[in-house]
Amino acid sequence: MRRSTITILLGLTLGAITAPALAQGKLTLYCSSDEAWCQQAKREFEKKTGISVDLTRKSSGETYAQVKAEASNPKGDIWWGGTGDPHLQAAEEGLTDAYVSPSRNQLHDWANRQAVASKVRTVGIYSGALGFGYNEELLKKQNLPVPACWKDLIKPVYKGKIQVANPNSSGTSYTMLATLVQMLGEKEAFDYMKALHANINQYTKSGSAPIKAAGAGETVIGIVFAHDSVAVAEAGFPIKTVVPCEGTGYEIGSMSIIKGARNLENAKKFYEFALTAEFQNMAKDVKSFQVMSNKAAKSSPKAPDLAKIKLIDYDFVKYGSAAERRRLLKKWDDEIGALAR
Ligand code: S7P
Repeated sequence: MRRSTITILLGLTLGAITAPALAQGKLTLYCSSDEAWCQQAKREFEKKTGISVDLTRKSSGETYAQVKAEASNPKGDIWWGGTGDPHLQAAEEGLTDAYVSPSRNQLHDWANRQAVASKVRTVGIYSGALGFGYNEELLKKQNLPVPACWKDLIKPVYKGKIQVANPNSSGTSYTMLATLVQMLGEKEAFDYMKALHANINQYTKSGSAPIKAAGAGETVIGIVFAHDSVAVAEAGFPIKTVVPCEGTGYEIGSMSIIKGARNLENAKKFYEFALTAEFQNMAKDVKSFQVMSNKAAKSSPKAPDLAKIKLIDYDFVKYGSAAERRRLLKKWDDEIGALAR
């Protein structure tokens, strides 16, 4: 046999061996946490397993919409992070797969309750309270009073000074919408959001964008999760974090395996990796200051202490249900999003 023929045959044989081996070594990760945390998850999982991760970062509502749009030809394997409500909606709509983790006994009850509510199609990975943050320097320069309560944010003095995300794309903003409905009742909550609208300078796509904008001096106040506000302060910006005086809602950040995952075994490996205290303890290194779901994981001293915050009894089952989430988002589009600017 000539040398060139041997080389071709060898190449074909190796190709046949390496193609499936490579296919086993991949994971397509849809991530709805903060970008730096998504990158850390990719990096650390690749380091630990040698599995190569293809990462897409999008907000919670956007990722839900992508998983739904791809349902007949799924491209993602696992959806990690983002608020729990759209994960619950995806579970109800059969877009994600049931999986019972052998690590479930290591998790806080609130994380397992998310699993129970979804017939084990999602699980809690972290938790954090909703609040807001303000740029202390801008506030002083503009002679504005310090906001402390939800009711302060609708005062005319803050006209054009506040940013919040659009609840369709953002899980943070949907958490605000559902929180206000639970705290005030639906009619009053929508009246409140109409009044708030007068003070909003922009509805962003991403939930944490408003506090990043406040840090950069582009808005005075951003309505965000308290831990996202702490993260911007920790990055050196003049941001103060507020937990509203009336009390507030919270999220259970979640994780789900996508139905029809092409790399199912690797999705399960990632799932287990993401539930370890070892990985969850690294979150603070990228300024993610949520409370972690593994009981052995240590919260950063900088993380807002949920035990000291007046949290509402957030009804995740109701506000994560497909019908309720769809209905409230449509109502927000019709009554708030449609208002003239
Ligand atoms: O990691 C920070 C964080 O606030 O991002 C998630 C958030 O839902 C993603 O942004 P959107 O609001 O744009 O969906 C939260 O789950 C998480 O705490």
